[in-house]
Amino acid sequence: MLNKSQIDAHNEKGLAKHKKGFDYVSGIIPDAEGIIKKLTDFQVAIPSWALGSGGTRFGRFSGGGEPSTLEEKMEDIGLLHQLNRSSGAVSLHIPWDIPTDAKAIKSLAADFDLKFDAMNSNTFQDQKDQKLSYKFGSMQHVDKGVRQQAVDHNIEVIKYGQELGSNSLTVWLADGSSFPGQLNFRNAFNNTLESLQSIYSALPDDWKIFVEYKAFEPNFYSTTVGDWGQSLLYANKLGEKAYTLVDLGHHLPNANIEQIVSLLLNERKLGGFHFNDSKYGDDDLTVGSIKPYQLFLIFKELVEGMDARGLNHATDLGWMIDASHNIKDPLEDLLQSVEAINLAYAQALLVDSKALNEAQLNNDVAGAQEILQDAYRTDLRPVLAEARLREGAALSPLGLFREQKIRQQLIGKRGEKTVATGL
Ligand code: AOS
Ligand code: ZN
Ligand code: ZN
Ligand code: ZN
Repeated sequence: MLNKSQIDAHNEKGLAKHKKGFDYVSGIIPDAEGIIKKLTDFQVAIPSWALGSGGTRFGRFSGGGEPSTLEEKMEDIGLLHQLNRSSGAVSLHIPWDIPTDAKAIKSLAADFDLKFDAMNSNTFQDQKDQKLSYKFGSMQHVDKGVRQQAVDHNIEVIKYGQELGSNSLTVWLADGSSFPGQLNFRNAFNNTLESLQSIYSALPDDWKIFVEYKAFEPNFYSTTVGDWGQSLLYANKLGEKAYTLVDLGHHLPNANIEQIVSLLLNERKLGGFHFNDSKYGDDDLTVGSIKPYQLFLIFKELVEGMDARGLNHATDLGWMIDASHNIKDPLEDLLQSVEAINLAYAQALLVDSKALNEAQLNNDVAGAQEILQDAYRTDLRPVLAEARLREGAALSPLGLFREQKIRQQLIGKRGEKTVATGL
């Protein structure tokens, strides 16, 4: 953990330059204070499975100093939160993160000022001592016994989540088929629905269930929750505690994700996000590293749609990162991702929605584009930095991470050859 004087010293060094930038931008935008307030409330959950090197099927290159216990994962996220005061939540994956001592984990979370966002179940791998295999699916399986095992696991995940104070469950299914003829699509869908209904009936009243969709991988012919339409079907059939979860890497190429987001919000069925970026598929790259304009357009729909519905930006949706790191330091990558999310959010808040509405009513196409690009091309990084400064975080989270040689410290503490549990 960092101490306050280290953060202060870092901020002192950058203060003069920061002030110039902030004075300038706050002078040219209408409501810097309003954006700062919203940024301060907005927290992004860090996935417990993204704190180590993920690797690909071709290899895995550990950077060292990776967390090997849930406690160490919480420490890493606590550190990120200290650096940016924007990652005050964690999303856990069971059985990778079984809280053997839930009380201790809860108090650790309180020490680091972290909340528990959605819990994740895992029926895409076979665990040691598991009775039946998920090789041919879990909730869709032709064998009722396998389906029941998957249901029981999800109910167990809810119980762990209740002990920790989480109030949502994300279900991502690898279920599908790899070859034509392998599956009866209708039976697979109906079995999955029945399994989800059993889980839904065990869901506490104040919980939400998020149904995540994914177009392909690990199955490459069909996926049983393959797109937002299928997820929305499940969510509608399940009931009002069920929602669709959008992972930015789970669409077919060139999908208009911002339109999907807008319609899901309109149906009151958007539950949350897995943020990442991609060029080809479920690449799980740093948020905003490939298509930052798309990210801005998504946030523009979120802000507009949530305001229209009277939703609270900070609390009414699950904001989570789902990333995987192959060559970067995972903690550096996560700092970059949170920064990219905050920047897109701030830019979306800057959009002159009244003028945009007018331009739309007048079919002023060029005018509408100008309004969006004007917000997107305004450099709001000093506003983000100001929000951090006021919260006692670092002007440059990544800069301070490097100045303090935190990775080297973690390697010193945990060792060079570490493997974080997860993907
Ligand atoms: C898998 O592609 C999904 O994005 C899931 O959210 C998954 O549970 C997570 O990536 C951890 O593997
Ligand atoms: Zn995901
Ligand atoms: Zn994914
Ligand atoms: Zn992904």
